[in-house]
Amino acid sequence: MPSRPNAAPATAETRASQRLVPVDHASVAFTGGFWESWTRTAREVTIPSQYRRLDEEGFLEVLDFGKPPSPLARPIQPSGLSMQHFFDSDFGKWIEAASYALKNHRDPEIEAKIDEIVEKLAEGQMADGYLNSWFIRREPEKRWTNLRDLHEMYSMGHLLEGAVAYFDATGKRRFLDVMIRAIDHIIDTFGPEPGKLRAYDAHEEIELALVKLYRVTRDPRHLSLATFFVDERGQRPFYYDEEARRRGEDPADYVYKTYAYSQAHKPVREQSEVVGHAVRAMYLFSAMADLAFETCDPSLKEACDRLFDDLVGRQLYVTGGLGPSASNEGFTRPFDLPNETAYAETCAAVALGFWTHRLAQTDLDARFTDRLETVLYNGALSGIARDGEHYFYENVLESHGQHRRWKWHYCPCCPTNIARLLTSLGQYVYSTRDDELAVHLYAESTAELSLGTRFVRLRQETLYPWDGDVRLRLTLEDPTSFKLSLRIPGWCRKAELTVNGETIDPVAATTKGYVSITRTWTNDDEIRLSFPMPVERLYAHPDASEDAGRVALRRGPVVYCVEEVDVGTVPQRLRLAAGASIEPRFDPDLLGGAVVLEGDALEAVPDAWSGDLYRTEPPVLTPRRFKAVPYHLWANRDPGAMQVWLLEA
Ligand code: FUB
Ligand code: ZN
Repeated sequence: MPSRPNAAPATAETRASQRLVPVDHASVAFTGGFWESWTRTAREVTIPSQYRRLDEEGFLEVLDFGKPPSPLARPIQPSGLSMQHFFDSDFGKWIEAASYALKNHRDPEIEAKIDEIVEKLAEGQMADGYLNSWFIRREPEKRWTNLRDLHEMYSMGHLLEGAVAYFDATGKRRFLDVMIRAIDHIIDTFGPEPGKLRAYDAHEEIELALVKLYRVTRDPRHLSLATFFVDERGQRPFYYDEEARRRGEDPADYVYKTYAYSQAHKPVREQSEVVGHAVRAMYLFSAMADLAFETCDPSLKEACDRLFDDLVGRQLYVTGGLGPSASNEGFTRPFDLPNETAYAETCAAVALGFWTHRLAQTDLDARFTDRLETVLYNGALSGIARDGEHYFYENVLESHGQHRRWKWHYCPCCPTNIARLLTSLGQYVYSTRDDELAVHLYAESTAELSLGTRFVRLRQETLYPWDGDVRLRLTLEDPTSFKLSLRIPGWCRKAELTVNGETIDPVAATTKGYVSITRTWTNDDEIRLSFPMPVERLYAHPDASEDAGRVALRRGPVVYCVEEVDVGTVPQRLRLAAGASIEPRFDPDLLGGAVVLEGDALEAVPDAWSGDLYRTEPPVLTPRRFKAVPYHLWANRDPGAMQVWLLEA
């Protein structure tokens, strides 16, 4: 297997012409339906409240470069890392999330807050461009001495993403210029050239941020640096061994024992199994997909494909959550998918969305966008409350009532991550290239898109995901020929499609889950799609033993759970009779309106056990009605037990 890029120019050109480009998030407006209220709440509640939290919790104090640092708000952990090492990442990510919202909704108050942060960063930046508040204020002599543990570039990467987004939203260059200087410093310090460090940060992030920067600057050095970091990862001798020795430490004392924790155990092109810290993995794989896109390097795409297959075939929760274990915030072994102790960090699910979306741009395949859709409606969305200002860090699939949403977290990486996903959601709906428009997601919305030099207006009318009927209408100034590629969701067994009333067989016209129609489209053309949404019972692979004898309920892309508040008993006592009917019903009063599922179940009642823990007779099963609600809505009402995987009688 190659361990270095080997893109051939001729092939690269062919591949380049096949790439799709996601639309600008601001060109899509959610005009009603499911996403309108979530995205409006993100803009109106989440963004301002997150700033307040950052301020109240002292995160912004780290920017008072002129003052001596305050006592540590977060202690140093055994790894040597304090959460405070990466406070920059939290306001960087907040700026990014806020900037997406600003693009269509300029807000002088929010901009003033961002400008103030930017000015402080600019004042604190060192003469050589270095920019990281922890090291500048607390340990300047230690900068770049511990890339294995201390998140130096992770923090800079998030600042960089924030700078790119703020420039895009407002046209203000100040932050971007500050970060370009910081990147110039990194280019001077790291790289394959003699005298530079052949190193890379253990927490990936800067790689994908550099690709975003490159897309603004078109400076080849920015792409080369991202490529260098990705290619260098896992090369031998391990940089982290040498670095530890330089610090006078024994590399064997590394807290996490293996560099697989950071996906640095072998070169990325040799990796086939998703290992280690889940967020890190998803950020790395997103960067690999970005580089595959930019450089048309097939070996990176092939590695992504193998890793994707491993993830979805053996390591992904039914909700799209990932990384079962708290001890490494990540992966353990295939099929290890515990429900009540699931770590399934919100950041990881959000980042799976980033990765799968990127993969679909070079390879239009619904197996990627199906997973994007899964995290959007389930494992990522569960990370934020319906009020837009309470959160989950861990997205368990079962609870006995001990899990509550919190206002802020000790390590608040997740709130700003779900915020940036929601405020930029429009970009995930469509992709285009000169002669093709791909529809990945269905959502009540309007969009103004360009196909090369041609302009297309598109309206989607739908109650999706509560109903599978979608009406798409085109507004075109002149008849325009292009290929329209429509995703047929992987969960859909029998889609129906008409164009201006004429039936098209979606099966015959479908490649990799997208049905394509090439024709000269005219103004007011109408496409109707129908995706029947029966309630489905899902069974887990036999090796996913935690789910043995259980079913999960899904309707369309939405995974359901049972909450104690709805059934008046702990859902762990319920059994669903095999084959018993389960009916959907739209409940307008449930947290803004949602389809709930209802049916007959059996309850194993604990009375008549006379205080015994065990007995020779099985429990008595009593009929009772049950109700299931969308998993993403759980823990928004009275606290109580919850279960996704229900016992089947
Ligand atoms: O370490 C930085 C971020 O905080 C990680 O991505 C999360 O898993 C949390 O540990
Ligand atoms: Zn997180």
